[in-house]
Amino acid sequence: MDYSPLQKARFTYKPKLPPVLQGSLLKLTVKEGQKTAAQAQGEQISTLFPATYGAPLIETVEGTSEKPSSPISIGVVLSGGQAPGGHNVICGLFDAVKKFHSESKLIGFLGGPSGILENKTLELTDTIVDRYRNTGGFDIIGSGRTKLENEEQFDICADVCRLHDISSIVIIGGDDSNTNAAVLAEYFKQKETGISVIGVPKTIDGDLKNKYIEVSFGFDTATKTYSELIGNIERDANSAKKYWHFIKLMGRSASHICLECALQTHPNIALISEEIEEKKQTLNEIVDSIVSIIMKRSELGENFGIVLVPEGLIEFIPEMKILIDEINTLLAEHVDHFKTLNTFEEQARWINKNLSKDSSYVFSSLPDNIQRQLLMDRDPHGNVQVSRIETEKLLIEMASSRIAEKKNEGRFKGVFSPQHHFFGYEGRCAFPSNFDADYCYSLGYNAFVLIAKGLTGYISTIRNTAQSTDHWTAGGTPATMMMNMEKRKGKMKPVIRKALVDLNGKPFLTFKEKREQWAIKSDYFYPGAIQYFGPAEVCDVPTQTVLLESTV
Ligand code: FBP
Repeated sequence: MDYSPLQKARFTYKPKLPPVLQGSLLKLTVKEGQKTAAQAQGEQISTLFPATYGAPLIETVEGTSEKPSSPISIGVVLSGGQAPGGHNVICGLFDAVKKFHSESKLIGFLGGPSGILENKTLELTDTIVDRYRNTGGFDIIGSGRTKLENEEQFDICADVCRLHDISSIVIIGGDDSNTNAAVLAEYFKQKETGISVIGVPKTIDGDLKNKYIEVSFGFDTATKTYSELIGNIERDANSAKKYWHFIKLMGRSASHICLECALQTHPNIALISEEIEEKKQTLNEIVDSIVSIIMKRSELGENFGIVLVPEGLIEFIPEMKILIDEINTLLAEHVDHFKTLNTFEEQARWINKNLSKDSSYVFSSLPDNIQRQLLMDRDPHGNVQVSRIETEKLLIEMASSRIAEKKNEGRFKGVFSPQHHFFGYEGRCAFPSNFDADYCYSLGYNAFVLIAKGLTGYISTIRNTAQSTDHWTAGGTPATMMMNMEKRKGKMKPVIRKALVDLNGKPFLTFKEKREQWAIKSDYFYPGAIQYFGPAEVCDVPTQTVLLESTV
């Protein structure tokens, strides 16, 4: 295999660990902090997690040196969408495992959680791991979206672990995967299997966070990658002065990516789904607000601009949310009948007939392509796959017809020439920024410390990330403290609560204060490409979201 010069240079990068993790591994111990409680419905959650609920917060600290014990075997699995830095979590874990005892083993489960169920494994060695240090992607062992959620699966997991003599599993995943990791940890503890489970917070979406978990890994690199591209488009728009660019940005539900990219690039418009939901804005109102900015800029002779659209928008617009919920339910309840409908026309007719009056009206008013996308295959949770809905094109279509009306009425004299883009997959496997390389390596290394100290049901945690790594600390957050009860597939389930954009938080308030100025002026900000080598103020700065949240 041949490697690019940058990749070769990155292989030699030594990720920075928090001071506490830099010394002898045998000296590390954990200090218990306050006992924890769930975010809401604590009583129900404590009944569902009798063995692991209420565990204390944990801080990794230096203690007295212990004798090296016998070798251990640990399993690791990557779960869900790719996020930059996943390989470094594995590298950090691997280095700690080997440092602890050279005969200890790290066994990767291939292709995500299904690798555990199907007993597909790969023992990781120096030769393998060294080819993936500081690289993007999850290809070292692959990932998948199979959910581990029932007892039959948990028993298979235990059997497969016993087969390989694995005493701990590290699950690297988002909110759903970490929820499942917590359920598995509880089951293993109740059944006294002796197998522990530790989670690692992953997702470019940035929605797996709380007071203790400051950021999920991958968010830093992904938002910097998109911001570079947005900045480049802004400069192109400002040079040619002829296009309005509508850019949809990934993020299944929350708008953290869109907000962070707005803070990094100062676009004319950035829609924040959480605000739209709070204001109960309709699709027409959103389009009106976009058109009004297009008209104002046009009056100043600026027939160009940048609109950022969060991927999850459609599900936050109240009338669309109701429509999508109704379609999800219809498709789930009539799955066999729906399969017999061969053409889109037949499907649309059947859906329209079965929707409520209001939703049928909303559905019929949508362009054909959007109707088709709303009826496409569901994800494993039975939800519509928002990344496949072309919201940016929907907004362009609606804005274009609104502007055509204004033109006919003589109220718009400019030109509206739109372009559309979707940035998602472009950022998920980028070379991890120094931040993600350091953060992920530390998360993986620290996950081993939690395992070595016999903990289970915890998420590896690195804190003080707004500051340089010299100030980072390490510890563990009990997964149950991040939970509340939510409806899943018609039943109330304990799940880790997704962190949406906080409309009273510093990142949103900073954006809100600036957005009117950014709307009219071409006040663009060009972050440029991620830099890996050079001064710390260029290479090691965290996201605006992390910096602003740390000042609260
Ligand atoms: P995770 O929550 O698993 O990290 O995945 C996030 C994400 O990248 C979303 O932003 C996006 O909507 C989704 O995955 C796309 O999924 P897929 O890779 O299956 O197309």
